[in-house]
Amino acid sequence: MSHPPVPPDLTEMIAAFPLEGRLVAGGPYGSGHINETYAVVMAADAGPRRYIFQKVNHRIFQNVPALMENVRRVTAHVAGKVRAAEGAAAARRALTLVPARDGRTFAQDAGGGFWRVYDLIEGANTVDRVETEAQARVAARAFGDFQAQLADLPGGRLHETIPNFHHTRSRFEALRRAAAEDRAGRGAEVRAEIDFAFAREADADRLLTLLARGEISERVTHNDTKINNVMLDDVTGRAVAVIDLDTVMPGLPLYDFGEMVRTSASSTFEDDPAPANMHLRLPLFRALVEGYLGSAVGGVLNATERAHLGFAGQLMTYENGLRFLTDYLQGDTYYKIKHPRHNLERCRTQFALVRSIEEAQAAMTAIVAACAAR
Ligand code: ADP
Ligand code: GN1
Ligand code: MG
Repeated sequence: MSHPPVPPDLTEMIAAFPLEGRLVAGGPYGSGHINETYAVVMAADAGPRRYIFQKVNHRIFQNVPALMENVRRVTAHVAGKVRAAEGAAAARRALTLVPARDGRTFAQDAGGGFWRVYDLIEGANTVDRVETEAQARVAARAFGDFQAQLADLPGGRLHETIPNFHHTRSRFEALRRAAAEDRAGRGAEVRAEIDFAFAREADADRLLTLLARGEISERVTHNDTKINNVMLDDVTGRAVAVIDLDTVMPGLPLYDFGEMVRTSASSTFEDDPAPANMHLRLPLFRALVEGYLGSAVGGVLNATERAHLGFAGQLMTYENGLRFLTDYLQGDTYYKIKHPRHNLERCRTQFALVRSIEEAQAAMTAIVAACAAR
C-alpha cells in the first residue's frame, strides 16, 4: 500500500521520540478544533505500531510544560487505578505517554512548537455524533468514572491550563468587550445573537453563586466531555478510555455533565448551518442521566447538583454559543474555522439548542427525578 508523504515537521518530531522500528506513514487524524493531531505508523519487529502525535496549541495553552505536568499526573493515576482493577488487560484503558529521547513528556520543534506522543489505542474509535442511547449512556458513565478515579489524585491542585475556562461570567464579559470593540466590523450583522446572549446574562452566575455559597463543590473534572473524547471499543461499543486531557483541572461536575448534554443529547452537529435542525433529544438526555448517576461519581452528587443536571446542559450550550460569537466578533482567532461564517453558524445553532433546552426544563426535571429514585 502506498502512503502520502509524511509532513516535514512531523518527520522532524518523530526523530525526537524513541519509537521502535521504521517510519511507514504519518498524517492528520481526528477532528479537534484546537490542537494538531497525527497518526504515525512504524514497522517494528513484532509488527506495525501506531502512535498519536499532537502539536499542542501553545497560543491557547500558554504554559505547555505545566499542562504536560497535569497530563503526566493524570495518566499515571488513572493507569494505576485501572491496573489495580483489571490487571494487564488494562493497558488501553488509559492514555500512555511516550517520553521524548531526553526523558521529558514533550519535545520542541525548531519553531518552538510543543509535541507529545501517546500510544495509539487500537481496536477502538471515537464518534463525532451520538447515534444511540447506548453510546450516550456509555460515555456518561465513562466521564463519571473518570471523575471518581481522580478524586484522590495526589500532589496538590492541578494547574489551571486555561484560567477561568468555564467561568461563564468571564465568558459573558469577554463577549461584552468584543461587541463593544467590534474589531472585525461584524457587530451589526450579529445584533440578534448579541441580544439573545445579553437577555440571558443572569444564567451566567447561577452555578457560580451556588459554588460561592458552598452548595456545590469543586472536583477534578475533564471540562471537555465531547463524545469524541471517549474511545469506544470497536466490537463491544463499551468505553475504553477517556482522552483529550488538556483541560483536566479543578471544575464543577455539572460543567462536565452539561457539556455532555450539549454534544450528546443534541439532534445535529454543533455547526449545522440550519439552526432549525437543532433541538434537545430527551431520550438521549435520559440515557446520559442514567449513565452518569450510575457511574462511580453518581452517589457523590448532592441534591443541588442533581437538581441542576438539566440547567447544566443549557449553561454549557449558552457558554459555547458566547465563545463562538466572541470569536466571530474578534475575527476568528481562537477556533479552527472552515469558512468565514463558521463561528457564526456554530453560535446560531448553539443558541437554537439553548432555546430548546429552556423549553424542556420541566421534562428534564422529571427524568432526573425518575432516574434518581431508581
Ligand atoms: P483535540 O484537542 O484536537 O480534540 P484529541 O486529543 O481529542 O484532540 O484527539 C483528536 C482525535 O484523535 C480524537 O477524537 C481521537 O479520535 C484521536 N485520538 C487521540 N488520541 C488517541 C489515542 N491515544 N489513540 C487513538 N486515537 C486517539
Ligand atoms: C474545543 O479541542 P476540542 O475541539 O475538543 C474547546 C472546547 C469547546 C469545543 C467546541 C481548549 O474542543 O472548550 O467546547 O472546542 N477546547 C478548548 O466544539 O477551548
Ligand atoms: Mg478532542
